[in-house]
Amino acid sequence: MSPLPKALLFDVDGTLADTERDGHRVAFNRAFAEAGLDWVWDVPLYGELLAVTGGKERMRHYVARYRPDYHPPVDYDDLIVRLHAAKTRHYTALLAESGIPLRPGVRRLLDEARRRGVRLAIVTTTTPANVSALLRHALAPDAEQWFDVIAAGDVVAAKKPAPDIYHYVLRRLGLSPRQCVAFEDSENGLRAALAAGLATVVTVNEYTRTHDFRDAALVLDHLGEPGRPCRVLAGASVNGVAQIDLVALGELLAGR
Ligand code: XBP
Ligand code: MG
Repeated sequence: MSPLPKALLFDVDGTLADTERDGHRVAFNRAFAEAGLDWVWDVPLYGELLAVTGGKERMRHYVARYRPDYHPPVDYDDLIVRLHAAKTRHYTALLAESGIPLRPGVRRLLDEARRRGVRLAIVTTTTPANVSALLRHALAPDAEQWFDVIAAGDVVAAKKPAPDIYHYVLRRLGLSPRQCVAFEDSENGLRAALAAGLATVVTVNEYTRTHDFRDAALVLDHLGEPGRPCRVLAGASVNGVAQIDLVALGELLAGR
């Protein structure tokens, strides 16, 4: 049997849970309405805006690209920071009220990793408070402690697709990329992980299924659960496994 990976590195939005359409998007719209702005991000538009990672960066991109009619105030930088803080407040409240479930197989794989001493890390563009809220509400009250490193938001200056946040996490873990597997759902995330030298498993979702995932180690519809097998969309043969487990991930690393 191939050695197991030493650590699993998880993206958050779209990978642990489908948080974008009914979470982040809704929270942005609530923050805009509260500030008296006529900015409304519908489902298709939000899909386009996801090309830019990071909420503050995404708002600036929207104004620059889609709102030539909007004249930014002199304190535009402060406005963006205030809107982003309000959006975080709405997003975390939304998770506490209605919750967003984890994607299939996520809890199973995290449980297996913890049982077998494989380390866990979070590698995300989103704000730390959003990660805490998701882990607490969707996973377990103490779930933040399951992760050796939680790297989020502005911890690095250049967000995905830059590899900086992956370099940061690998340094903190003291591991080489060849010992770890990354999990992502988007092209920007995949590019970041690949540029850091990581074998990457992509689980696609509604917003990302048409992205370019050609260099992923494996592309799946989801990680698979008992009674709900995963479908391999592209990449390494994992010999008909119905659920991605640590043995399959070890083989994936050995086959690189
Ligand atoms: C997803 C993102 C994030 C969220 C918004 O990042 O692009 O920007 O949509 O987060 P990942 P903030 O998939 O890497 O988790 O508003 O908190 O920036
Ligand atoms: Mg993502």
